[in-house]
Amino acid sequence: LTKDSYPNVARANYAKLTDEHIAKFQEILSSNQLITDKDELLNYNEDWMKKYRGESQLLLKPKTTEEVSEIIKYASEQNLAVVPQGGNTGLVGGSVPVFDEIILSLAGLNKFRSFDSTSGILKVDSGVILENADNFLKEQGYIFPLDLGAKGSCHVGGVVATNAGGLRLLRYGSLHGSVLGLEVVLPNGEIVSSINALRKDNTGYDLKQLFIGSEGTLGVITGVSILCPPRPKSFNVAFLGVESYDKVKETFVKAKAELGEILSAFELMDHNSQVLTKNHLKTSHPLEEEHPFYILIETSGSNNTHDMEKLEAFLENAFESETISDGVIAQDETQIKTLWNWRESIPESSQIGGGVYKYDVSIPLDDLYELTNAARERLIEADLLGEGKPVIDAVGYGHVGDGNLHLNVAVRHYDKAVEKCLEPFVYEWVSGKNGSISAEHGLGFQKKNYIGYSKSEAEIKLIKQLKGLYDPKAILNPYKYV
Ligand code: FAD
Ligand code: 2HG
Ligand code: ZN
Repeated sequence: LTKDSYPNVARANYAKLTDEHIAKFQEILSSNQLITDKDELLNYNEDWMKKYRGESQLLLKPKTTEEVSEIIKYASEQNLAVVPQGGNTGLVGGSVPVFDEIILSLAGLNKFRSFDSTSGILKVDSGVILENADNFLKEQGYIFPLDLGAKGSCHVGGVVATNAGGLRLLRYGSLHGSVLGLEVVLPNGEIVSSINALRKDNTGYDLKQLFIGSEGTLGVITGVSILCPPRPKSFNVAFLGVESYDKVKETFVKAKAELGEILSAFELMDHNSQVLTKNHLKTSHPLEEEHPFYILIETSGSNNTHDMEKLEAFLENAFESETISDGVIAQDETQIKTLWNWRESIPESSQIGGGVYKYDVSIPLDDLYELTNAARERLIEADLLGEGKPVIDAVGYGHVGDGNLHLNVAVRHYDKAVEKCLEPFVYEWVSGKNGSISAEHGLGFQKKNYIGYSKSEAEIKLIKQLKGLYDPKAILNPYKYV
């Protein structure tokens, strides 16, 4: 798998790990913070999709920013390459080594630093698990302004490093807006911090923005300060059946107009994504009848009677105008969770057959879903999809509210013929529609050769210059990004 996963890359001229290096790391950390056991390392060497696997011989698990700083300083002096790793839920092969890079796990940096219940500003170590941060905030009457299916494993630092979007970006916006400050260890070991920044700060360049979405290539994020909104008192979820993509768009326009400020998610699922999910969940689908498309709408606000009235009126209108043809509204929290589960389980369901090729793209809304059909047709033409063929199905779903489609090509096994059929085809297709080849998952290893489909030469030159400025020895997360 390793060799096949990483074609056309040669190991760069980094130092090879020696006993002397390990002895130095042992001086910085205590023994249970170093892992050299091959079996234990496998979980960290391999990514969530089991698509990318490196061969690191050392995992370091610091507990403090100072330990991170000492590790990075020494790695830089010794010309040792390092991959920062959060919860290892990234979907572009960015969080695992390509060759023998040292894995720097941030899981040990898991302390809550402070919470200001007047402003809603939360400060945490970067290794705090997203769900733990949100559970903490729940007790304070606040909510983390980002939610995603991997919340039980991914780190706050990991989502910042990838600039993850998630299920409620429609409501709370991107992390570029809600992150107030960061503490970062630079590739030479120096600690820079804007963690005490307040909401408004126009003194100089906004340096933290560069680290948001830099995927561990410019620095190691060790602390995050983030502005959290009050937790809505009432959540409602409707799950709808729709007959065409045009009607999905119509429903979106109506939802924005009629639900206004309480609309907090608008998620699309095609029929085939629900077939895969049903095979995985093995329970009955929320809607008895089948439809080409399904939509999950979430509202959140401060008054349940008012929100429910609005949602019911919206659904009634949508039924009457035949925009939607089916739908259920969750009646309690358990049903809300069940409905969300039919959406949040798609990533897992699409890979249990053996593997999955994922394309996370932004496309103007008119053409958003069409990519799924184009990819499916191409796979059929190439005789790659169907019974006994490598591809089980190509399904489309995603955050319609944000113009973000997830094309998942579920396969029985990873197969270069499938990859060649889809890449660069998908990227060319997206670029032809003025879309982005990475909406929210990042570039990682998967897309590093394709950035040119979304960024100009002048932009790529600047990106490379910045990388050279921050990390002249290129020790942080090599072979990725650009
Ligand atoms: P990792 O996977 O460990 O790392 C991701 C990248 O960030 C790597 O390049 C790594 O080197 C770098 N990195 C991690 N931590 C640090 C740090 N402290 N400092 C510097 N660099 C660091 N993404 C979305 O945008 N929206 C979704 O809705 C969404 N849903 C998902 C659902 C599932 C089931 C899964 C498996 C993934 C999903 N993702 C989604 C992908 C998403 O990128 C990750 O879940 C999350 O952003 C990564 O966090 P992590 O802690 O696991 O980081
Ligand atoms: C989601 O929206 C995630 O569920 C994952 O971004 C998408 O697996 C994918 O392709
Ligand atoms: Zn997503």
